[in-house]
Amino acid sequence: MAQLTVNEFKEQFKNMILRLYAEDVTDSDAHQQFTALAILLREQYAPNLKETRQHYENDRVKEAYYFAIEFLPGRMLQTTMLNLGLTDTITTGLMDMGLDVEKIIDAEPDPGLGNGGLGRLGSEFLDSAAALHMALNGNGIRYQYGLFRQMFDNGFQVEMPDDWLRNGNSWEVRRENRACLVRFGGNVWMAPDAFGRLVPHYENTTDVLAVPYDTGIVGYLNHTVNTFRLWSAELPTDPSKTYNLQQKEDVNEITEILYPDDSNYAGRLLRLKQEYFLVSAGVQSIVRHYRKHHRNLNHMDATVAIHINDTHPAMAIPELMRILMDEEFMSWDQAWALTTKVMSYTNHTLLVESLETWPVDMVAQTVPRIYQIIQEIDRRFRGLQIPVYGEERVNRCAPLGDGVVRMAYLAVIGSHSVNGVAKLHTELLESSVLKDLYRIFPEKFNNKTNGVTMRRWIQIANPPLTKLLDTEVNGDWKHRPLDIIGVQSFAKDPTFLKKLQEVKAKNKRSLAKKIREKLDISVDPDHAIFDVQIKRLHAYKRQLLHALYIIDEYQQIKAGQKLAVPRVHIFGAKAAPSYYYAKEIIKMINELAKVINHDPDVGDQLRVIFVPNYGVSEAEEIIPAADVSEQISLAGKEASGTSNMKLMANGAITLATMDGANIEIADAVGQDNIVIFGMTATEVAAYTNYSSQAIYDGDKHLQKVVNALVDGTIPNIDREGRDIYNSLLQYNDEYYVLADYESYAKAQDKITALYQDPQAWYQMAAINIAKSGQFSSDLTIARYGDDIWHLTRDQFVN
Ligand code: GPK
Repeated sequence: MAQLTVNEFKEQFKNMILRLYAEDVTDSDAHQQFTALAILLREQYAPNLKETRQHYENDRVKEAYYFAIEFLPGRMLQTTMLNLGLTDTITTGLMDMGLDVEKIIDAEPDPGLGNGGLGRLGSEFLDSAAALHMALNGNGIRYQYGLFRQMFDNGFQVEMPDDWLRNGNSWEVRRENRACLVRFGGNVWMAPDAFGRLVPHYENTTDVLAVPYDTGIVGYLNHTVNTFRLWSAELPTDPSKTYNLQQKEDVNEITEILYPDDSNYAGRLLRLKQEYFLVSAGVQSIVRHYRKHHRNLNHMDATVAIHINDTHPAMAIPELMRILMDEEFMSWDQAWALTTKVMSYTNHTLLVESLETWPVDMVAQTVPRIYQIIQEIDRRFRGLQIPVYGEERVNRCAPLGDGVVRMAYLAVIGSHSVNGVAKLHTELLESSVLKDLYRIFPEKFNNKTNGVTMRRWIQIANPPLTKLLDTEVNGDWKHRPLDIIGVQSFAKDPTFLKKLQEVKAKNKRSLAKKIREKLDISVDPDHAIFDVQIKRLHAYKRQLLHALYIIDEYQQIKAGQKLAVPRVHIFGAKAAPSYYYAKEIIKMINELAKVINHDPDVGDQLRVIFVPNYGVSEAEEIIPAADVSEQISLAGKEASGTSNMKLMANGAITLATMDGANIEIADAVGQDNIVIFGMTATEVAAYTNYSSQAIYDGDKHLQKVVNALVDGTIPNIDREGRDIYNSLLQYNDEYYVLADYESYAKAQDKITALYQDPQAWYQMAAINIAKSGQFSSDLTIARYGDDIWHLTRDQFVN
C-alpha cells in the first residue's frame, strides 16, 4: 500500500502539473488537475502492478480472463484513492492548495463502454477480485465512443456522441508491443503443409491489428493490481501494404462505437466483427503469454480459465479450438477436451429477443475458419447425442439449426460451467430457455446470484452512512461484507434509527440541491418520499406501471384529495435509439412531469424528475438518497437486477415483484421489510387467457388512469399517448401492466402508510442494510473463483 504524506503529495502534484502543462497549480483547471492526479496515482500503483503480474507468472498462479463486450467501470479517481488508502491524504492536500475536490472528481469522464447491468457487473467483479487477491483479468473493447449521452429536447430523448477519449485517458497504457493480428473474411481451405500436416490455407483475408490498452485494477488496501485490457482495432503496420480510404474506415469502425441496445439482439455484421475481434485478440494474447513458460498447451487448463460473459464472446470457443489445432497441431479430441475445461459461460437473460443467432452465411463469410469449426462442433454433438437423446431433442439444441448459429447453445456445449445470475433465473434457464441442454448436461448448470461492490456503492457514494457504520457497527464490514449484519442489533434502537434517518435526510438534501442546480426543479427532501426507478428503459421493466401510478396520484390531487405523504418520483433511463416504444414512454413521462411539476394545485405534494443521461455517476448521486427502490419487472423477465442490491444497501425499501434477485432480497430481509406485489413467474406462465380489455372494462378507477394517456390530461403526447394506450388495450398488454396495476397501487399505498411511522420505516431500512452483505460482489466473485475457475485467493473474506 502506498505511503505518502500530505506534504509529499502536494509536492508531487505541483511537479506533475508543471511537467505536464508547464503551469502552476493556481493556473490549472479541474481537468488538468484530474489528469495530474490520475497519472500520479498510476505511478503509485505501478510497482504493485508489475509485482502482481510477476507473481502470477513466476508462481504459476491460475488466472481467469473475463471476456465481455461491455464494461462500465465508472469513474476511477475515487475508487483508486480509496483502494490505495490515499483518500484522506489527497483530499487534505488538494484542499490545502485551495482546490475544489468535487470539481476535480467531476472532470473525469465516466466511460460508457456498456449499456447497463451486464456491463456494470463485469466491472464490479474486477474490483472485487482485486480486493480478494484473485487473478482475474478483464478483456473488452476500447470503444472510441461510449454509450450515447442522453439529452431531452422538448421531452424527447436526443442522443449525442460520447467522445470520452477527447482529452485522452490517463489510466490506460497503450501496449503496441503486445498487439495481435485478427483475420477476417477471404477464403480458407485445408491442405498439407511441408510436414504433411493438414493446416488451413488462407487467401484474400482482411487483417486487422488489435492493440491492447491496459488499465490497472487496484485491490482494496492490498498489494494486488490486476489488468483490465481493452482492445482497439487499427491498420496493420506492414510497410509493404497500402490501404484505401474505405479499407481504413472498415478497420477503424470495428472499435468505433458500442451497440446501444440493451438485451436486444440486432444481428448486424459489424457486431459480429466486434465479437470476433475481441475473442481472437484476447485468446491469442492468452496463448502467447502462456507459451512464454510452457512448451505446449497440453495443460493450459491448470493455469488458465476463460469466462464468456453472455454469448457475445462465445466465439472464444471455436477460436481456442482453431489455435490448438491449426497452430499447436493438437487432435480434435484433445483440443476439445482442453477447450471445454478452460471455458465457462454466464447467461444474463431470459428474453428470447436477446438470444443471439447469427445467419450461417454471415458467419461463413466473415470468419470462415471459425465457421468450419462450428460445423464440426455441431456434427460431433449430433453424432454423440442423437443416439442417447433422440433426433428431435438434439435438433432443438444443436449449435446449428434453422440457418443460424445459436450462440447460447454453442456456449453451453463448449463450456464446463453454465450459470444464471439469480436463483429464479437459473431455475428458468433449466426449465425453459436451455431445458434440452440441461437434460443432456445437468452437471454444468449452477447459479451465481449477482452482487455489487460496497466500496463504490457505500464507501464512495454514501460517506454519511459509511461514517455511521464505522462508528456503530462492530467487525470489519469493509473487508468482510457479511459483518454489516451488525446493524441488525440496532434495528430497535431509537438513537441509532434517528441517526440513520439523519443520514438519509442529508443525502436527500444533497440530491435535492443537485436537482435544483441542474434541472431547476425544487423538491422537498424533508417531507417527501424519494421513490426511485433507475435502469434501462424497457417494456418488461415496466416504467409504465410506475408512471400510471403517478397519473393516479395526480388525479387524486386534482379531485381535491391531499396525498398523505408528498412524493418525488425519480427516473433515470436511457432507451436504445432504435427502440421506438421505449422512447415514447420517455416522452410521456417527461410531459407528465412537466404538467405535474408546474400545476399550482399540486403544490409540494408531487414531483416527477427524469434525470437525464443516467449512468454510473448519476447512480452514485441518486442511490444514497432513495427511500423506495422500484423493482417492478414482470415476474420471469428480469434475470437478476443489481440496482435492487445497491439500493437496499443504502437503506431504501424495495417495492418489488417476485422476479430475479428480488426474491432473494425478500428471503433475506423477510416479508415485513420489503413490499411485494403482483403475479409470480408461475402465475404469469399459467395466465394463458389474459385479456387486458377485460381488466380495463371491470375497473372504473383504472380506466380513468389509463384514459389520461389519450384524453388530454397530459399535453403534447397525441401520438405517444395513443400508442401506449394501444399497447395496453389493442395489443393486449404484453407485460401485464394492467393485470398487476391494482396490486401495485395497493403496495404503493402501503409504502405511504409505512413511511408515516419513521421508527418503523428506519427499522426496515436498518434491516435492509444489515442484510445487504450477502449481495456483495466480493462473495459472488469468490464463488466464481471457487466453483468455476478454481482460483486461489486471500482468506480474508466471510
Ligand atoms: C442482460 F441480456 C442482458 C443484456 O444484454 N444486458 C443486460 O444488462 C442484465 N442484462 C439483466 O437484464 C439484469 O437482470 C442483470 O442483473 C444484469 O444483466 C447482470 O447480470
